[in-house]
Amino acid sequence: MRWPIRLRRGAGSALFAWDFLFRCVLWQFLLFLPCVAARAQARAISSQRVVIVDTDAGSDDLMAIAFLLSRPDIRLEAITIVNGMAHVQAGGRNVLRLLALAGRRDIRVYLGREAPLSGNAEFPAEWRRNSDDLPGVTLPEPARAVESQSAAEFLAKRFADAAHPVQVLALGPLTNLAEALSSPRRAAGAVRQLVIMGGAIRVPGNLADGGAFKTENASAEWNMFIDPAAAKTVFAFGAPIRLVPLDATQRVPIDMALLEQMQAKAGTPTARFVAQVLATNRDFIRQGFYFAWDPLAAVALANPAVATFKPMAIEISDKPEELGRTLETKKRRANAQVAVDADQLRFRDIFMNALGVR
Ligand code: AGV
Ligand code: CA
Repeated sequence: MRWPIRLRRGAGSALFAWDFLFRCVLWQFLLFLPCVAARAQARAISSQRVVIVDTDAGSDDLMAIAFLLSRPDIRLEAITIVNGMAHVQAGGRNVLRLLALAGRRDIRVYLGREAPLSGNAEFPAEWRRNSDDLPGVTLPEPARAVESQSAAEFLAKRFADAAHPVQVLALGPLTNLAEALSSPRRAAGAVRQLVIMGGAIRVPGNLADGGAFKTENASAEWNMFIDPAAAKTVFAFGAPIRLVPLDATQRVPIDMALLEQMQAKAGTPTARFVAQVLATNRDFIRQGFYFAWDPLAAVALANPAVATFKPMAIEISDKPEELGRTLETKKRRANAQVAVDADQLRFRDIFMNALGVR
């Protein structure tokens, strides 16, 4: 009589042991899952490219920023505003409004000086007004203010932090970068790469575009023309440069088909913003005068295969009749990888895909 009871007891404790084991494994699994997810997320974050954008807040600058904000593999660390298309105050405010739209309170915005390091050239008044006011574009009010530190101070300090490499995307005149790189610190160990939209190497410049500016200078591009001394400093500095000049951007006109596709299929606030910006430039787009200047540079940072790069030695001309021209010279060692061509279809694919438009 006792044996079966003992047996039952033994069976009971074995069952209990199995049950206990099962529960342990289940709990281990449930506790482990979030760890796996957290580790995967940490891996994704650590493999993100860290990027600082220096921008003059023209409407296509804002499209380039909208693209970067939509890419999960890019961590936009800060945005610095340079004098150019927009005035720095208005440009900073518009960038904060775009960040509010995208729900990004973590990206700090720093303002640069209000004038170039050299000369007093300006973009045409009407382009500046449009960049300041963004007519036809709806954006929320800024959710916060710009930082009190200046753009050049922030950049100089950040560039010295060699333990944390960063790529810099320059979308306007090079005033802020030159000021940072010529500050007493001068160390720029953190600068992994400068991707610069500007210059025209084997094609004419664009100062006469749209007829708003009368000039004899047929070889300079606007961003380099506004602050040629700044451009000289940056190209002489020795950091790795990828230049996206008009040679590449003129291969990527934005056409009515792209505008219409954006309008029809934009499904996020950021994509709808890009559709609005394009719609405000409808006349230029229809006439074939609107190019993916800054958006191409942003895409080239994220996917360099969108363009064909060639090593070149670039100098900035200071001759009055070609002030700001980017000259290719055979007399020196290459100081830049220059985009000589770009793939329009690939650009479109990468840009639209990031914005969720297919
Ligand atoms: O020269 C290219 C630079 C880019 O950084 N900008 C536009 C981009 O922000 C100036 C520019 C050249 N032609 C223009 C420009 C045009 N037709 N309309 C507006 N901006
Ligand atoms: Ca720009």
